[in-house]
Amino acid sequence: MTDEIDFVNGFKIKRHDPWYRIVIGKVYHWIMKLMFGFKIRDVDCDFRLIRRNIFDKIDLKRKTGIICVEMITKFHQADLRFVEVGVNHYNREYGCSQFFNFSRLLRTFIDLFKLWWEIIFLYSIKEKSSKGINYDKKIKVKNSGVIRLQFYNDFSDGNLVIGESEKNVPFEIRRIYYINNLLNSNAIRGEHAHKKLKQIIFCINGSFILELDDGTNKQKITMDNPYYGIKLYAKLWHTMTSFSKDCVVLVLADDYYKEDDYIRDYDKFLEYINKND
Ligand code: T46
Repeated sequence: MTDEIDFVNGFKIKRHDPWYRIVIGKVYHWIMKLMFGFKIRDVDCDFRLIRRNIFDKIDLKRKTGIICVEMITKFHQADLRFVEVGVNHYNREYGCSQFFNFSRLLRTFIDLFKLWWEIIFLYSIKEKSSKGINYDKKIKVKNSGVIRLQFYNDFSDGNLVIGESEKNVPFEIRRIYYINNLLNSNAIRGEHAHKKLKQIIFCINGSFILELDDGTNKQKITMDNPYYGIKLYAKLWHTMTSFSKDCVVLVLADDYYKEDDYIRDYDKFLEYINKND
């Protein structure tokens, strides 16, 4: 387990079970992959190594065997990083499985459907209610880009969203500031570029339009998804408009406030980038 990894998940190299269990197992995994979109090979392999602190942030509600499905889905939704290791699987020497009877299988599938409804269907509705651009779509202007924050979805108990210096935030954060109380819907903010400053801008509530201009390309982005930030690196003219009343803009910056880093005149900006490109 290295620092870059949050959990290790095993997968059975070869299952030593009667053929019908192998077939049921394969069908089950195929359905699970389809329903829950797993990226791991073997959701039910009980060989796992998981960092303890993950469970301070991820809450598991299930008490039956489908807790594995709930756990791996929530790990994926939180963008946790994982590796997989192959493990040997041996014949059962004693006893027999309590699981393989019709009523248990039926109950499991009903529970799985309820789980899918709660953590996939309702979750995707929440995500899709974001009206803006697909943030993964390529940013066309220079000196920008998208970052995605890690978040833990606790459903009705709220979301916990995390940015860390030099990790998902690609610089050391020296300053944060936020803009709220945007009661004037005609407010225009920004209209400047920076000479050196690196920043990431988020809309953590409500929405606004971010206009980017690198001197050649221009791009408008509807900011309405709190899990994505847009890089505002040096030499990028940026303007913010169309704020919703409940909008809260959060900015992370790699340096302290220095007025002489601002270029507040558009012609001077063009002159500056021509000289410094
Ligand atoms: C940016 C966009 C996204 C300070 O004294 N310290 C600070 O850290 C900041 C950010 C501002 N100020 C002062 C400077 C001005 O007298 O606060 C006043 C308002 O700043 P400004 O008109 O630059 O605000 P915005 O919203 O147009 O721009 C701000 C940031 O200043 C800027 O760096 O990229 O948000």
